[in-house]
Amino acid sequence: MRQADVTRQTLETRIRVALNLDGSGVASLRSGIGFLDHMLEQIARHGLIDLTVECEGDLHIDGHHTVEDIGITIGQALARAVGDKRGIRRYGHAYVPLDEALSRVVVDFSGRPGLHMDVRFTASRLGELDTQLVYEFFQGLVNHAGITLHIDNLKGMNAHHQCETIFKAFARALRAALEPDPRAPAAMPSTKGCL
Ligand SMILES: [Mn+2]
Repeated sequence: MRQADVTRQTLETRIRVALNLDGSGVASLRSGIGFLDHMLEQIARHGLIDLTVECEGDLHIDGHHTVEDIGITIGQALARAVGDKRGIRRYGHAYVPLDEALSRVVVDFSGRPGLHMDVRFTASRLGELDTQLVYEFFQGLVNHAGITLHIDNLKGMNAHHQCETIFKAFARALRAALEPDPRAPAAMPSTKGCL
C-alpha cells in the first residue's frame, strides 16, 4: 500500500524512482554514479525500503543535476508513499558508527521542509561523487518529501566512512519515523490534526 512510482524528466535528467516503504530492502540502482548507488543501497537495506532508481543524467557536465534530481525524485516518491501520515510514529533518529566515524540523523515528517546539515567531509570526492553534492541530494529530498532533517557527522577521518554513516543513519531514522505506532494506529501524530 505504501508505495510510489515517480518519473521526472527535465532537459538535464530523466529519472524513475519506485519505492515500497514496507519492503525488505531490495534495491535496483542505476544512478550513473557508482558511489551514489552504494549510498542509495544503504537507504534500501537499512530503511527496509524496496528501492528502484534509474537515471539518465547529463554526467558529461558533472554530477550535480543527477544527484540533486535523484534527491528530488526520491522526495516526491516518499511524500506520495507516506500518504496522510496517519498511524506513523512521525519522528525518528539514529546514531550510526563505522569504525572511527559517527553520524546522527533526526527526522520529522512535519510537512515543513527544513535541512540542517553539519558535515565537514575530509575529501572532496568519493569515486565519481563530489562530496558537496551530498548536501544537494538531501536538500532536494527534504524539499519534496516535506520533512525536517538534521544531519550531523560527529566524528570521522575517512570520507567514505563519514558518508556511509550519514546514509545509514538517515535510513534507520526513516525506518523509525515511518513505522506504524501500534498504540495509535488511526491517529494523526499531531495536535493540529494534520501534517
Ligand atoms: Mn562502503
